[in-house]
Amino acid sequence: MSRLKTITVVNVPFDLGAGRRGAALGPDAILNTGLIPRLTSLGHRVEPIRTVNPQNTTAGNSVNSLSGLLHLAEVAATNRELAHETAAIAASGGFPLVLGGDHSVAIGTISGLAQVHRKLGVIWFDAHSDLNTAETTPSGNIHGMSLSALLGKGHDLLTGLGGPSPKLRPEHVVLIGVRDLDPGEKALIAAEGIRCFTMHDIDRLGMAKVMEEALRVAGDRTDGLHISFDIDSVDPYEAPGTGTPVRGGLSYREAHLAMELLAESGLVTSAELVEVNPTLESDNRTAKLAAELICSLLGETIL
Ligand code: 5AB
Ligand code: MN
Ligand code: MN
Ligand code: MN
Repeated sequence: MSRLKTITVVNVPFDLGAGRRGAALGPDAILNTGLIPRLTSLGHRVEPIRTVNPQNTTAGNSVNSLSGLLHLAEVAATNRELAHETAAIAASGGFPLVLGGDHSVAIGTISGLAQVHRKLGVIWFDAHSDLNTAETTPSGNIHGMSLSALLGKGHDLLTGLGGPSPKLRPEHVVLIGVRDLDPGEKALIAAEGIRCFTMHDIDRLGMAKVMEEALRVAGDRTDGLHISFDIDSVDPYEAPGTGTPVRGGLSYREAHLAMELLAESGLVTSAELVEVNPTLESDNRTAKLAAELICSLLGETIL
């Protein structure tokens, strides 16, 4: 995999998968930091930006009360469109870079990628595990169910989207930065044997060691490596502009080191950065951090 890539940014200004609005403004806030010229100056070729979904809010607060999942129809429609985009970009050998949007967009991103990569590895940076289902969710918010849907657990409209289910195998998935799990999520992690590096593990092992092991799980014997980065994995001190902050997260340098080591590995074939909510901050701090982390992931170095 060449270090210089042909990148297509896919904007997904969608936030009906989250409990509060605002993450739909994430893509513009991240792009307004000057992300594209920075990627170009690293030597990458950057294709014209694609935008998925004029957010379908016609249904207002359409709550699918039968399933208990909030905005299920809108989440499914947006993700179907997104899956087409990432599948097409990956099939042509490009590097899809998805800007969310809430984390429900991972369903579309990865369902599309799975059409091209039959054995996709995923490293999921998050304070949460997003492994709830309709049965276990405390909120009904689908951004807390995206990873379980990709593993084949959950509503058919989500699991069956863009190809046969499951899209991912649990042995190729790694969670990093976890510190807030619901009981059903803990049970699923145990039942499926999903590798999970909690903040406790990061404290004990250090980020360099964690990344070494994560790359072994998600990068060996897989045919592509996707990074799903929920900005709430980073400590709220650095990333206050996000809807579900949890204290005790990754430090600024831990997050950057993880991205730098991923860049060094040369294995990453796609990425998404989600859950930046510019309405929750006044100085664009979180969007700036998001752009920086993307640049580190794509080869920007200190020296
Ligand atoms: B995020 C919670 N587990 O299911 C739920 O930000 C939070 O994409 C989910 O990680 C957070 O509602 C979803 C309590
Ligand atoms: Mn998440
Ligand atoms: Mn999260
Ligand atoms: Mn969140």
